[in-house]
Amino acid sequence: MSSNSFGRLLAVTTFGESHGPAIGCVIDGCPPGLEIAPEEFAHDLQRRATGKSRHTSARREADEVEILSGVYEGRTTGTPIALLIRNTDQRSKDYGSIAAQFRPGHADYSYWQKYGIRDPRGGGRSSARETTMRVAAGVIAKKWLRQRYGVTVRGHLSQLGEIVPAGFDWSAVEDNPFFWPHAPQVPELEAYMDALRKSGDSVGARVNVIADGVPPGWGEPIYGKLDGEIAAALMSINAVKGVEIGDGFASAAQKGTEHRDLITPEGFQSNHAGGILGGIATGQQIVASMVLKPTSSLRLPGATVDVAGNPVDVITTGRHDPCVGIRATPIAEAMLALVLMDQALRHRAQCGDVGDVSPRIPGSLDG
Ligand code: EPS
Repeated sequence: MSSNSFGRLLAVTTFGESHGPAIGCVIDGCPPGLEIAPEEFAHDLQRRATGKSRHTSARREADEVEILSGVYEGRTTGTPIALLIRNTDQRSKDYGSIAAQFRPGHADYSYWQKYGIRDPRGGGRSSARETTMRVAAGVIAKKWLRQRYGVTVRGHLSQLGEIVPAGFDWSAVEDNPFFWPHAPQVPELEAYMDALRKSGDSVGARVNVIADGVPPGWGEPIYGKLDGEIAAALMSINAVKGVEIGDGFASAAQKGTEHRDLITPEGFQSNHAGGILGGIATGQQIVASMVLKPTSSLRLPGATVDVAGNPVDVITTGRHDPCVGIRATPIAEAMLALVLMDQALRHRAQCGDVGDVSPRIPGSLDG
């Protein structure tokens, strides 16, 4: 197993390297009849893309999707959907001087140890470029979930270095390059990132991702837990080092009386569980978050070795993101949507005849 595929009834395979001729994906298992056009991918792909603000990599890719199969006269046919994006702005000479060195904190060394060979141009498969096709596949999942079940998936940045939101407003999120939910803090974030970029260093970040309208029942015990698969999906994103569901690690300090979400006929009174109990959706908001490490490609010298084992100081030049988390919100949304669509299909397959079970508790006190 080479593990470039995930999902069971909705299975997604991505392929391609950052500096290769193209990247792509195959989405197998999408139900027939979903209307989809190449233009529909643009919105989310542009939300994720580089070169949109001075705070991300300056590489400029058109990220235009070609639909190669699985769609006829604008509708999915039920056969594998193959999507392709051609790489057009590779600058592989940026990697010439470090082709034989291992960047500390990067996958260079572990890929080398596993395969004995690696594509050093732009990090190959370990590049953030790989996430492009996840977002493209996620467009299909988001659309199907919304049309078929009224489920929506959205996310926002919830920490940048030490900075956390001082307020929350969904309507602010799409109006700044950080996906930040509190507009008055955006100048502070801009100044922080400008100073960081000047210093040559990088920083980590946290992204929250939330699904509304998920019906109770999606998810599977024991090994197919909804939270387990969300965690695996988010953790599979390059640079992710931590995932939480609901209160996550804060649960360690909580008492049972605090953590349990009390149930009334009018609704759940809280959502510490993040909308999942026993691996199965409760009908509340699904709440997850992920932490991305600071980018390891730095122009500040760091100790490492070369492929011959000699100690060297590595310096990475080129067009790197000082905080790759800044543009990770659409990626988290895509992964959550893909897991939910797969689980929805699996729920329908096994339990489609069960129907609505009473009592059905509203997801929150305001419904
Ligand atoms: C990346 C390094 C930069 C980024 C890239 C991720 O690429 P390059 O080596 O070509 O300058 O631009 O991100 C993308 C191209 C993208 O589409 O996300 C890295 O090292 O991860």
